[in-house]
Amino acid sequence: MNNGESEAVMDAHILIVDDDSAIRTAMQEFVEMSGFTCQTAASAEAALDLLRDGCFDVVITDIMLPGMDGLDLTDRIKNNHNIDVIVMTGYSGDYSYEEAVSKGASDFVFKPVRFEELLLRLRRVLKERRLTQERIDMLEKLKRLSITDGLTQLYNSRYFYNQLKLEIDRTTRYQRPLSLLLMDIDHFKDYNDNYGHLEGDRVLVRLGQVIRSCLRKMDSAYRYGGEEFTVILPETEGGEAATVAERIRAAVQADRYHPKGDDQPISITISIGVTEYHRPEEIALFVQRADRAMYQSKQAGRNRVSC
Ligand code: GH3
Ligand code: MG
Ligand code: MG
Ligand code: MG
Repeated sequence: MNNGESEAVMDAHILIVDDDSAIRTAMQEFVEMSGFTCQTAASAEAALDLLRDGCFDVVITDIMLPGMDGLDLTDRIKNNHNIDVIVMTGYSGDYSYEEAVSKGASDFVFKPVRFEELLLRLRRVLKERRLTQERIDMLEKLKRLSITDGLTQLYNSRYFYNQLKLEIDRTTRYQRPLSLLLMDIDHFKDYNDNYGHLEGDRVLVRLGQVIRSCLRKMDSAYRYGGEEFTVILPETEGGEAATVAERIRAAVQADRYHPKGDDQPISITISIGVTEYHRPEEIALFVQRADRAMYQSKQAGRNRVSC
């Protein structure tokens, strides 16, 4: 085991459940001597109370318990917690461990428990637990990457269509308003030509932050294309969306840039198109109307909002 691995395993919190106090004490001593944090409970009910308040990784439970038995306890734990269960079963002719495993127990040991064997099984369960968590973390990271624009850290255009479709479904089902903003930087080619592409990229990053700072929690911003951005505004009518758009337009214009190669602070402007969703319009048409509104802003002189 490397250090990271042993640390993750040794950090574990174990709960031992057995109605026999001599067994509880002996097991707790052994588990603690092996380097784990350990608590005990004399019944399934007492174990559930501890699980409600505490933070455990593995429960090692006897099957035969007064009141609720170890099988039902396993069932309850697997339905309500992300905790592994190892069951202890009376003798090798007792096959109740099979039921425990079918209820989600990760492993079992026969009584009388051979401590060295229990330790091996406990370590294996903890190692699998860590690997599973790592897999979940990795999948979440991949998902985040797949929906995020690498430059601006806004959502990307793939996720835009995904979310817009969901919002259209929702708005159709519940008859709620839904609006969309589409924005494009004015004369951005000139900015790139004057200060270079890297300075242009810095504008895109900053712009993403400014747009986000103007939105409510339920709104979402996307980098739709190179220098084009979209915002989905759920529960928002066109007039209200135009107010949000105007707030963004003004905030962008008020912001100052200091590109290398120019002593003067520079401001940029954006043109915005606003549309409210018309049921039961196709998603492509909805986006196209926002695009058209944005071009109206361009044609009318840029740095403005059109509906
Ligand atoms: P308009 O006001 O009509 O929108 O003028 P414009 O110059 O912004 O429009 P145009 O569509 O002609 O050019 C868009 C420019 O955006 C061209 C391209 O160099 C720049 N651009 C697109 N994506 C990126 C990017 O990722 N980084 C940088 N720095 N520039 C980009
Ligand atoms: Mg018992
Ligand atoms: Mg453009
Ligand atoms: Mg442009």
